[in-house]
Amino acid sequence: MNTIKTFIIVPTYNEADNLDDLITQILGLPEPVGVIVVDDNSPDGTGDLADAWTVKQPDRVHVIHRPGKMGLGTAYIAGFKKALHEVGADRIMTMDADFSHNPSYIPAMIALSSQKHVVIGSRYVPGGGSLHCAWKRVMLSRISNGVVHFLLGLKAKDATAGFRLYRREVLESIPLDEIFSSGYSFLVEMLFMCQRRGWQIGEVPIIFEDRRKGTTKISRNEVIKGQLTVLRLFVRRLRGREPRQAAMPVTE
Ligand SMILES: Nc1nc2c(ncn2[C@@H]2O[C@H](COP(=O)(O)OP(=O)(O)O)[C@@H](O)[C@H]2O)c(=O)[nH]1
Ligand SMILES: [Mg+2]
Repeated sequence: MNTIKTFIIVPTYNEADNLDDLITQILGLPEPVGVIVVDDNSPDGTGDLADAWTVKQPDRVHVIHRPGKMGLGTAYIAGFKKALHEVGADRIMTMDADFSHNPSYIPAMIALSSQKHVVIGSRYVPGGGSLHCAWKRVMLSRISNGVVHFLLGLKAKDATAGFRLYRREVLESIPLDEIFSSGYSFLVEMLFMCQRRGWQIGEVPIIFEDRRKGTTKISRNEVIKGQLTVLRLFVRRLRGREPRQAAMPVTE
């Protein structure tokens, strides 16, 4: 078991241009945090870079290697399981490797987690925003957020953000093996389950920047799968399949 209590899961697929800088910045934060990289056998050698960190910083950097590109959602789940059962983390964060999520927001997110069970690094609360993003991307994000607010009743302003913190008890309450989304729509499914279970959700404003290096992995296929996920969850909501619990108090 570890003395570091916050671990950040970073899924990677071809992020060799970003990974070393990102881990350097994360480990340089004033907070003691660790990193769990989940690499899907990136052809550009990201997995080898991650391995080198585990030699230099064995307590703070861990790597999960998967044999091929299996999607963002399943990468998060693999990371959650390691954080919960092998590393003993009590705050588990997720972020992208491409600097869209600036590590400098991590301390504020950890600070809010003493009052909230789930903390979102949010573009859509006062003080948040998007920088250098193509209008198509901004539109996609806005529309997806509007749809999930309406159909799923999600209350968070930024329900599709991948920059998040979950307290341990939140992840323990969710049947991770029953999550059906394997890709990006995992984020919506996960938030839906958190909200339905009564966990309190807070948001910290962030400026989301378009990726610095490399290319996006989001495909048209992911967008279609995302729409199906929302419909599936909507049906579950209508049928009352997802238990709805009263707000839970936050305990230290
Ligand atoms: N392990 C793993 N990581 C992935 C996969 N797809 C995307 N990622 C990573 O997830 C993060 C978000 O992907 P990105 O391409 O930045 O998505 P976008 O910001 O929505 O365009 C990045 O760190 C990617 O490297 C995948 O299938 N497996
Ligand atoms: Mg990105």
